[in-house]
Amino acid sequence: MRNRLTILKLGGSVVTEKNKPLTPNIKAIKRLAEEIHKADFKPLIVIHGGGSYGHPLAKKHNISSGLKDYSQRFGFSETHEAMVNLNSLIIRTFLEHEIPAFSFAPSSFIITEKGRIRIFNLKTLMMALEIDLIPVLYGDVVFDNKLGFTILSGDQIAAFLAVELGARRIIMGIDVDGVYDSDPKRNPSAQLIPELSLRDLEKLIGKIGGSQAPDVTGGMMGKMLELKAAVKHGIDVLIVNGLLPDNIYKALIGEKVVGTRIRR
Ligand code: ATP
Ligand code: IP8
Repeated sequence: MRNRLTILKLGGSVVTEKNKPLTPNIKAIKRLAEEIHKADFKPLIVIHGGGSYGHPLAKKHNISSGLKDYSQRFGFSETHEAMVNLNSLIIRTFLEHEIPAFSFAPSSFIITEKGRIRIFNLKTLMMALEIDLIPVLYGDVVFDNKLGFTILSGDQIAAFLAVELGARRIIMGIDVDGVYDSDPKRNPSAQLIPELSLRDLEKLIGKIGGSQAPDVTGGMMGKMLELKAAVKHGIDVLIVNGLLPDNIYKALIGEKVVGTRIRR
């Protein structure tokens, strides 16, 4: 049976300035903390993306396609370290706003195989939820059975956790109002799609674009592919603009908000 659990993915395009390397969007992080505190929703798991912390370094050191040369070990660690820094900033801000957030580093308890999650120790996460902590995970570098290492997106983690834990919904905050019929940053006449069924989603995949900023996990197309699996399992998805004040608050408390709803 589906429980109340909500998975909230805060996109890297919201929590960082995606086109300026290693630049957080402090204003957005603080406002999001206020909104999450005000919504007081539980159980909740928060996942954030890499934005200008993870993606440029992952790209520079070619981490996604795996270990080819031992010199990449430094880039692997540097990419992780950048994500740890972004995560600490977010955790510190959440704690300052009285959100009982607790950081989980994906690379220390998830193993992938050719980029797909194979081992995920859910026990500690569930123990955190039991005492009303809000686990905060993030897109990270991970060890991979076949590739040595790779990049795991926050989107894949969000869909995986939603399915495994029987979540009711996934809310995603990105830097545009939802899913459009084409990239709204490239095409000014792109139309927002308010509702998508699983069939519509399948048709749309392939037509939509990636990301204009450095993004090693496939941008909007990668996101849709990951979400498909969750929607197939009956999990509702809501994609909203996380840069607009109160959108995440409204989404959390179930108030109407402009965005794209995806349902089976
Ligand atoms: P991160 O992976 O760093 O967490 P994110 O999840 O915030 O990032 P992106 O992967 O950058 O978000 O995806 C959002 C971007 O996708 C938007 O900035 C937009 O320009 C681009 N995009 C491409 N095609 C579309 C589309 N059809 N509809 C909406 N946005 C699209
Ligand atoms: O931003 C990617 O996670 P995403 C994380 O959720 C890294 O796709 C390290 C690039």
